[in-house]
Amino acid sequence: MREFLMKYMPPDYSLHGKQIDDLIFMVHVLMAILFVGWGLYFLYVLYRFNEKRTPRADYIGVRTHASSYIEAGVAAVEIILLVVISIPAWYRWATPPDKSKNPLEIRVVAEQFAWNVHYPGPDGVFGRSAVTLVSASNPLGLDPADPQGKDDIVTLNQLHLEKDRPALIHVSSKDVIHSFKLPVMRAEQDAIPGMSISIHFTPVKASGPDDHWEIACAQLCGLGHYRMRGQIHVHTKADFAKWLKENAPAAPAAEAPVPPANPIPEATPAQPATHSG
Ligand SMILES: [Cu+2]
Repeated sequence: MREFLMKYMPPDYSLHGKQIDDLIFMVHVLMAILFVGWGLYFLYVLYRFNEKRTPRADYIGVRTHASSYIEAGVAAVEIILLVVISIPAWYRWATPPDKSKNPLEIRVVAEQFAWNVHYPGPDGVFGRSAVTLVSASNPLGLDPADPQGKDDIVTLNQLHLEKDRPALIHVSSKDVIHSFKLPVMRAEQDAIPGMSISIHFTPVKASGPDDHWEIACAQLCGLGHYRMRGQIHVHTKADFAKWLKENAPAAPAAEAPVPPANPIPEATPAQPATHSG
């Protein structure tokens, strides 16, 4: 049964995804039981109390407590779902990964109709940003005077993650409410202007060159909502370090960039750090 349902679900490449899927599955099973049960009861009542069988209304009604017991049973199952499954799941969801696990911290700032992704760079500190500095060429409003922002990496619609390393993503928005949705990571968070909300998950599978793992906007946010999509790339540890190096902002003019020993063939262009989407 579960295998059958999973044929219709997006693949799950996150550490916690199975728990989410199990909860969705259990809730659906409970609702299916209630649907069939109440449906059968409805048919029974139509037959049992039709006008031919009971021409006159009975003013006393049922004399058994069966329905109360069934209601209590349903309530008990719902309490179990809430207290045993949902609240612990919420606690795990709301508790950020421990610093000892070296989480990869990323800022994601939504706008109509794109995802701006901000990496703190090798120093691990996000450069200062300000709304007043936001422009077409500086979508995150990074302060060029802040030394901690010099090594920061900014991408558009491309989220690069590391396999088996917890990702801690601070989600925000510049204009309207969007929703940052990563179906294959079983993660979703509304992006709300003026708020930075953190989510975390751990990717467990590296993406291949032919994989298209979507970042979707799950809130109708305007006319271009349909094209507000990005892509998730999960790298192995070595590949991620390579990606960070390749996408590091150009060094100051004094250090001329060294041409690569093996030029990358035309067929597989390197992922640009920024591009218009
Ligand atoms: Cu949106």
